[in-house]
Amino acid sequence: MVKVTAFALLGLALIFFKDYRSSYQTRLNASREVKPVELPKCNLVKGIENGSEDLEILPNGLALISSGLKYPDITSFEPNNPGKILLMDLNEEDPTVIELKIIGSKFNTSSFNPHGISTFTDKDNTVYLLVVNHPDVKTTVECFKFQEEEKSLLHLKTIRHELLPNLNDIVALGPERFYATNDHYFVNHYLRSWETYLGLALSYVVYYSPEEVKVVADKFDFINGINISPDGKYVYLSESLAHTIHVYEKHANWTLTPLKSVVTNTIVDNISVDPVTGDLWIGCLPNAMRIFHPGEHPPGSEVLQIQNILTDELKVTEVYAENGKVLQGSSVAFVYKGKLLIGTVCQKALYCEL
Ligand SMILES: *[C@@H]1O[C@H](CO)[C@@H](O)[C@H](O)[C@H]1NC(C)=O
Ligand SMILES: *[C@@H]1O[C@H](CO)[C@@H](O)[C@H](O)[C@H]1NC(C)=O
Ligand SMILES: *[C@@H]1O[C@H](CO)[C@@H](O)[C@H](O)[C@H]1NC(C)=O
Ligand SMILES: *[C@@H]1O[C@H](CO)[C@@H](O)[C@H](O)[C@H]1NC(C)=O
Ligand SMILES: CC(=O)N[C@H]1CO[C@H](CO)[C@@H](O)[C@@H]1O
Repeated sequence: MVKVTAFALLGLALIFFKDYRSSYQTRLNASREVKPVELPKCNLVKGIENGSEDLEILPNGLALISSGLKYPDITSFEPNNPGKILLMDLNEEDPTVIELKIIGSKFNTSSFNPHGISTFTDKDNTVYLLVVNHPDVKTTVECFKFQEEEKSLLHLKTIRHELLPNLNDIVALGPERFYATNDHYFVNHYLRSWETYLGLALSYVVYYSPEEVKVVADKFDFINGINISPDGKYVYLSESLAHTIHVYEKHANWTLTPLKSVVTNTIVDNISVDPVTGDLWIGCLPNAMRIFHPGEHPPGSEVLQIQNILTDELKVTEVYAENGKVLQGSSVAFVYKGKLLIGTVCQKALYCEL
């Protein structure tokens, strides 16, 4: 009798997990092959081999790139070296990268593990760089001042808060003010895995300022990229495992209310916003499962452009797609003067003409 019940339970458990497994694979869109979509002239960026996870291009054509992310379960090509912030001048004919020096006695560069980054330029043209950092698998936000002449980052402050346990991406609203995404609710490695596997949709968005910290949107299935419209009125979010881009209205009191959602057929990652047209450029992972085990089937790359997102004439275009032979696991794409810079979670970066 006891045996029968145990078998029945085991059977039920297997059915239960089979359903979850198939839903998990669909959410990770495990085996999707992309049909290549090529761009006329593409070059790999010299000096980037081990990640170009997030990037931002300043109006003067200087690109800041975070590199060397170590993230649970994702292969790092350079596991023993700390991460860094790279600088690339897109005004040059054949741009290369240099590593920005980090200055500040309180900052531990040996545990630097940069993830999402975002800049804020104040009215005196001082550029602040906010970086999501994961020293020793924890989360902090590091505030730096970008010193262009000296090619350095001056460390100003480390922010920690209980509502910022698992940050992924960030959008700066001031030198110490931001919205940021927590891609998981749980901090514990096993609970995190189950949270993703079962699709509990517990991830959320936080507003942070020295005066007030609050959750402004929640119940997402792996919330990831975040950015803001050029006029500062709308916030864009990518809910990776739901394959959805959300548009939220931002209010004077910093709360957000949902406006519309765009469902795609791929895993949407970082969002960049063209400062001139307001178009969204999204780095996507068509087969995210492979990011965990690259080997002979490397993860592919895909870039989507969304035009007129606020209107009924919204248009989604697949601008670039490739099966991982050139570029593995694109996570971000940014336009500058007719060119597109595509970054990846842990590998190279590609610079193309549009
Ligand atoms: C990438 O990592 C490998 C292995 O640690 C190292 O040999 C190589 O120099 C790194 N490449 C760059 C551009 O940092
Ligand atoms: C800096 O980080 C390294 C690597 O995590 C760690 O071993 C070291 O103790 C840290 N140093 C300080 C002063 O916290
Ligand atoms: C960029 O892509 C990585 C890879 O998934 C993601 O973890 C990170 O949050 C993204 N950063 C931004 C700024 O969206
Ligand atoms: C924030 O502003 C919005 C829009 O004006 C309003 O609907 C909402 O009640 C406000 N929330 C709080 C907490 O003040
Ligand atoms: C495994 C899986 O669900 N694959 C899907 C990924 O997305 C493409 C495009 O929508 C579908 O055709 C696949 O069936």
